[in-house]
Amino acid sequence: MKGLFTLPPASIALRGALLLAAFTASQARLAAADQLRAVAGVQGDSGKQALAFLPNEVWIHRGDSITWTFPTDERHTVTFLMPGQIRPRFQNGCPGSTPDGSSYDGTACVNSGVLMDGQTYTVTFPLPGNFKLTCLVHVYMTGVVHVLDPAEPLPHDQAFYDQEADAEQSELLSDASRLAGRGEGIVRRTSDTGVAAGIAEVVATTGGGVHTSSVMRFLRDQIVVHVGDTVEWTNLAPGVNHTVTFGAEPEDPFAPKSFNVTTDADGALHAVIGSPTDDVHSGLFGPAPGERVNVAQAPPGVTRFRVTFTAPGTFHYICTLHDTQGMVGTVMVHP
Ligand SMILES: [Cu+2]
Repeated sequence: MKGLFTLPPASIALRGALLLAAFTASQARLAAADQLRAVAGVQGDSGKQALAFLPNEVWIHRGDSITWTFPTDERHTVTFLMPGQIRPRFQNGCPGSTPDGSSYDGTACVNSGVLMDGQTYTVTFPLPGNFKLTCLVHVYMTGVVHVLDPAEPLPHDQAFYDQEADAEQSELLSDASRLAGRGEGIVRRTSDTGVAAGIAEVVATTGGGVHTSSVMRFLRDQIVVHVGDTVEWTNLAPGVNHTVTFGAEPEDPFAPKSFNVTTDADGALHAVIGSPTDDVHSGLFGPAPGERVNVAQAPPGVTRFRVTFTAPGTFHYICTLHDTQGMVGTVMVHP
């Protein structure tokens, strides 16, 4: 009986040729650096933003690169800090930004700077390692790049990441739609004169990091009150700053400083407005931050912003960071 693996000489030659071809192809694949595509941020309408790297956990080979596209009206950065580096303000960069096509191996930071509206940025990874990725504008927008030796197999290909990104985009943006209704409900049940300055939710859909679904809107953006009433804004968006600004905008929309306000006993900032031409700026504010182990505790900061209206009229206001995305509101003050 012929053994299963006993082949005539011609077949052996054929098999050898096939093996050699396969080996050559795999060598070629290892030698040619691959370029993976990803996005930094996605949006529904510009008021619904997923502050997310999609995908946010990827496996590549040493020498490969990743190109991120920034498709949104919201600003983001692609930033690889050095391990242990103190997180800088996005205005400072790490410091500054590094050119498109920079290499990252953990010894010097790489930062795209703030990009948006279809810009792209590519990073190449010459050495194996597991590297954290963050957006310097959004604390809850992170990812991980696993850079493997070319001998290691990669678990996924571009098609998988594209599919994953599509699914996550749908989920994150539908979260944002649901959050808009929830924010409105929260402020209505809390107070007759409460307004939410944005709402957001932080979620992990891979082990690689966190995304934020964010609604860049004032919820209850048209409110009617009477002279003498106080309207109170709360920001329900972890890690996403907003402002409440009446009248003239500050020169730097990202300046955290308020103007024409006093501080209430509970730490809230409070302004009195008697004319639609009054200039009042809350400065950046958000919910008291979460905690991190082995890092100095951050103070609660300003948790609420209040304005008392002393005259009737229609008072328009904006978030200086997101007004171009439609984050504007009106207080109608009746006698
Ligand atoms: Cu805003």
